Amino acid sequence: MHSWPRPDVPSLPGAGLPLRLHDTSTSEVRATAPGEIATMYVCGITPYDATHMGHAATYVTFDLVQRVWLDAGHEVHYVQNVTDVDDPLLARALETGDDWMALADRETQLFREDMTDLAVIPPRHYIGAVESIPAVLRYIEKLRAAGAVYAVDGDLYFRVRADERFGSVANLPDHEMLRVFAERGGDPDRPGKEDPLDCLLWQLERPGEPAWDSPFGRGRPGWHIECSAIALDHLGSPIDVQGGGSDLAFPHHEMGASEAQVATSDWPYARHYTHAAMVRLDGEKMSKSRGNLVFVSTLRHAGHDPNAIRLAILAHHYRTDWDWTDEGLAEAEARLQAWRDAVDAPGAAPAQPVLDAVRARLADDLDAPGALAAVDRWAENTRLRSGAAGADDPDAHLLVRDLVDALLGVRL
Ligand code: 5CA
Ligand code: ZN
Repeated sequence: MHSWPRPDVPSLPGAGLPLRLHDTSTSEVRATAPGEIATMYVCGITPYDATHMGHAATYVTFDLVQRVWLDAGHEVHYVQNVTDVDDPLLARALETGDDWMALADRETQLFREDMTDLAVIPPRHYIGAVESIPAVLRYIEKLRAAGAVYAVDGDLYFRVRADERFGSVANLPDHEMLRVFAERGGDPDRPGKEDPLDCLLWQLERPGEPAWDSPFGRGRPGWHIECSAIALDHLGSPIDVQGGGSDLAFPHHEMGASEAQVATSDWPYARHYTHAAMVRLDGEKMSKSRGNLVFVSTLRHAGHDPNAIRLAILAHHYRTDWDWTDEGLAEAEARLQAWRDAVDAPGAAPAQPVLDAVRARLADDLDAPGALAAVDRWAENTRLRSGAAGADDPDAHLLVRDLVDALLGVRL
């Protein structure tokens, strides 16, 4: 499917730094992207509701990854999916009487508009689950050939233990894997499964649900294989970064990695598994199932500048859970104004130290709060020297405007 328009990304003088990033599987911050082409797959939305601040924060996080790589001279191949057929989407359509496809189309379109407003650089390939069913079937066939598939009442399951490294993405103890699997769409108690953690690859048609023809009978794909198939088809392995929110580390990224590793007989599926922390509202994870949501589109329509929404996100480190608040947005609006005032002020402070600092902070595991503090210091110095004779650096305004745009995705 089509993605959304690409924002202009100014090029900056000199070269950016190599990005070091946290990897969940090893709990280390390590260098990313050894090659000229850097590859990234980020799990996309399940389009049954509008983009909330949690989604926005996750996509802005991985947008920083792309921006740091571009600045360091990499070509970036970025792929994202849309889970446009899945249990929660079908359940919502049933509840509201909507056609499931119309619901998915509408919410995906709103997501594109939100991403455009937030200046998130689009993926090269934006791929729906429905359109990737042929790829999913090919990968199921590979898993079958590897002896990793069995049926329960006609539904196909993946033997997670066919991958000797199963468990090494999220590194959870067995009892935790079972608990979290049950919580996040899994079916550990289904009779007939060989291992309670085995996951669904292909589900036979159920009354009233959409289904597609396949050599395994009419049905629809399981969730994890959707992402592995799309990523392997469009990027190959190993991908440099598999991204998503921390709620996806287990089971989604664990099982997707094992499926990919068995299907390709290769390891690793991804060099980095990187996870954005959860955005909460009043202390509770913002989630479509809980319904405690602040939508990007609501804020946009209320007249909030998307640049301020982006700054409100960037004020938090991506690995720390945080609460979305009105005060946080108001602070971001004040910061945006202070920065805009500074780039319009007559006596700018030198900009090269800001560029060096923002590059260094972002390359160090995306320390966005540290990068914002560097621009704050420049804006404050500029304010203090405003009007002072001989204090001007004529190119500084332009350079700060460009670096804030290119590296932080914020337009001054
Ligand atoms: N379609 C699947 C991934 S294949 C899915 O999880 N969709 S989603 O719509 O539920 O979430 C989309 C992305 O937003 C995922 O990366 C998810 O981890 C992230 N996300 C969801 N809720 C939050 C939250 N409260 N804070 C931060 N990120 C979140
Ligand atoms: Zn996914």
